[in-house]
Amino acid sequence: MQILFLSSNRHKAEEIIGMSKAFGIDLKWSRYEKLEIQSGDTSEVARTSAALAYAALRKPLIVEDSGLFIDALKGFPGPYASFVYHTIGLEGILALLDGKRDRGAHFKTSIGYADGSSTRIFEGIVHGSISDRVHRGRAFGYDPIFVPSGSKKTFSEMGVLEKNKISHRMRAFEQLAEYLIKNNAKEKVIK
Ligand code: ITT
Repeated sequence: MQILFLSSNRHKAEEIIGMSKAFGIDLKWSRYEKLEIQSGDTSEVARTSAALAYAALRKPLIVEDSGLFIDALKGFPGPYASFVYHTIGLEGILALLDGKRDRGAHFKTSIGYADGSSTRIFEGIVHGSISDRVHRGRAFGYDPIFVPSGSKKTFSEMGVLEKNKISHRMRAFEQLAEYLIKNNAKEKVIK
């Protein structure tokens, strides 16, 4: 069974297609412009987008909504990460944190899966901290300023494979894969 991954973001697509291959899932990237509601909750956003997209496309699909939650900024930018990235950007975030000792933050990804029989949500979180400068490497969103816990490197300084081992996206994707594998197994038993 082929599943569509609906996203406008090529970095997300690169990561998620890599994960799907590792699990033997047939995933195809589509730039279909899904509708996104405004909510403080990434799972609510992903659930609604997946259900609306399924109603239009009638094909098994996934969408995902991610956010970066910075402790010292009371969770800002949260699910508005994309807007903030394109407005004040990484330097703007570093300026807001100037002089703050608490650099803690986490990324959260909510994957929404819809196949007509149900719409499901799978969540993944990675904790870490915000660096004091913009680092080099792969320029995906906040990766150049996010250091995952237990690492000395920012996500941008890791290859996709290395990031995929520990990322919020992988943690959500693993649960999706487990669900799909269990469901396929059930279908085979019934047949
Ligand atoms: P979609 O079409 O899939 O919605 P998007 O880029 O608009 O693409 P989001 O609404 O989920 O996606 O926006 C989240 C933003 O957070 C995204 O644009 C990046 O700037 C940032 N982001 C998400 N995941 C990230 C990651 O793994 N590393 C760095 N930044 C990330």
